Amino acid sequence: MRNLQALIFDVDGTLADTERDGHRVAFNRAFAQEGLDWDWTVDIYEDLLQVTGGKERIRFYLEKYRPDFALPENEADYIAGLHRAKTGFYTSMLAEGAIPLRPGVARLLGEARAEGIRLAIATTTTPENVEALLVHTLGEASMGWFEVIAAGDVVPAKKPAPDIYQLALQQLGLEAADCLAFEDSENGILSSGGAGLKTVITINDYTRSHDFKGACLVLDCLGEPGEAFSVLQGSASGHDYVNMDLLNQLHQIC
Ligand code: XBP
Ligand code: MG
Repeated sequence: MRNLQALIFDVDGTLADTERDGHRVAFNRAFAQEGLDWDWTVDIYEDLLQVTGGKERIRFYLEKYRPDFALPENEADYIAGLHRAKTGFYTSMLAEGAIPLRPGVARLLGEARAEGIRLAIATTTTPENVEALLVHTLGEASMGWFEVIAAGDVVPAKKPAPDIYQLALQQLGLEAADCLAFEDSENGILSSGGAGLKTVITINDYTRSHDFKGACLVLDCLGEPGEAFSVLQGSASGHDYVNMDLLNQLHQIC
């Protein structure tokens, strides 16, 4: 039997509920600043989330909802500029403490570190966003807790492609069988599963109805002592919050 050696975390929706009240709002602020009347409502954003990556999401929006919008000739630069503005708004929101970590995240990271379990991140979002979230929720030192932060445009294909998890594994120097992944979405588990990783899911309002076929365990959240999670798929073998004991068991049996 191989021992569990590392945990690899998605960021958006998994470490924190960033999409509806974070990224979505920041996109809208960037559009307004540019004088655009694009309004990404909570419902439209649910549809847009099928495409990962902010620049890719803007393109998808234009194709589906604004087919008549004439992009300037330098369209990639135009979209990149809008997206840079969005990143500015988003990181400012995080600096103001707008988005907390999800329940159990800080505790589990601490328990993993105490047991010498290695930590990594595999996300579609822009690296500045990961840094802003970690620094403003866990403090400056937390950047050093993660041996690998694989984020954004560093791979040819974003989730649901497995590339970002493959990169994280390669940088950790580990096999998929040595690790567990944490995700919140169907695109996320397609990516982690595609890289051969066993995956624990914590759903959120946008991903509740997604297909999590192949997940080790699907929960509403990681839970805390005295604040139990709800199990939506799989078995938590008597646990009511996620700790290293449960993760070691899942790693062996899942
Ligand atoms: C996250 C994303 C990202 C964020 C926005 O997906 O799809 O695009 O919504 O970030 P996952 P950027 O949680 O599966 O990694 O605008 O920086 O791309
Ligand atoms: Mg996610």
